Amino acid sequence: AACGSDDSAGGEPDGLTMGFAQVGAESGWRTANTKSVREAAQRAGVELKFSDAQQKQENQIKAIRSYVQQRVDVIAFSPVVETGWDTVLLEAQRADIPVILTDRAIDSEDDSLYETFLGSDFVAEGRKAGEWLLQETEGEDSVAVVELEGTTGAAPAIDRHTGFTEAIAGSGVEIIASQTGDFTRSGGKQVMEAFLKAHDDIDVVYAHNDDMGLGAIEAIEAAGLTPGEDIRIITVDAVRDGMQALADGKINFIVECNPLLGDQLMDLAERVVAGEEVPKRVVVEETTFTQEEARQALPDRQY
Ligand code: GYE
Repeated sequence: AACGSDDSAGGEPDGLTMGFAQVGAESGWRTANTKSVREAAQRAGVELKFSDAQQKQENQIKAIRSYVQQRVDVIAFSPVVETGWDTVLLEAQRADIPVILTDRAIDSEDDSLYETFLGSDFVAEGRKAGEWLLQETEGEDSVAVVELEGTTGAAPAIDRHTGFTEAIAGSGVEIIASQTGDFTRSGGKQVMEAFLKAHDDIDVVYAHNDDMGLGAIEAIEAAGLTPGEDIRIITVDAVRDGMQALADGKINFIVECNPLLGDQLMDLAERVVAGEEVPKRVVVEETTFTQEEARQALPDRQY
């Protein structure tokens, strides 16, 4: 039964099968992203094979291999880290299965290994965080920041650091400590506890996502300090719990990162499978929120 099913060759968009290798369920952002992908697949009549890699690259590689074996029409995945994908993506390419990167990018010399990358501009997000802090602290001559980094080697962790450091270069704002909290609430809490023990001069927390910021809030409160006042907090994502903490004054500023990529992903998948030309990069549009803006936006927030 070696019949590579090629029923999409006529450009018929419906009924395609997608293998989706998700990063995990590490954050509120990820949960909203998974829901968006599942719902969009249903709406588009796409049969979705979904796997959760629990933030481990080896699991994602296994999932992609199994999608190749199953001869899905298209593979989409959100690479947990940037490097180390060439071998498995070559296998997909040899099997003639197009690959779409969603949410996170890879770092590879060979950009023929994927059709398109749909996701946010993480460097711009980091820059927005840094620019807000510069404005906020104008006139203060030294500002000590601790950074809660995302998963080591992940595109959003690398880029959010880069954008932020670019924005604060040459100013009195300085990162005095930086460590990964793996994009989780418990990771953020643990790292923040250690930071609070090691430093008594922390002015600001810059967390690469809301969840780590929310974990840091717990650590700050447990240390008898007031988050948002004694220590200012900047995060990225703008999921509901983050927005609530922002509205409550415990977070000071959030840079939005939109997880609702499902519909755009299905649209790109249908076009790629139909052999249409698609842009190599599709950037998701985003905004930022102050405490007042969070209070206004919260009632209509979907996630
Ligand atoms: O910011 C974080 C999640 O890749 C953009 O991953 C995504 C990031 C998001 O765990 O909350």
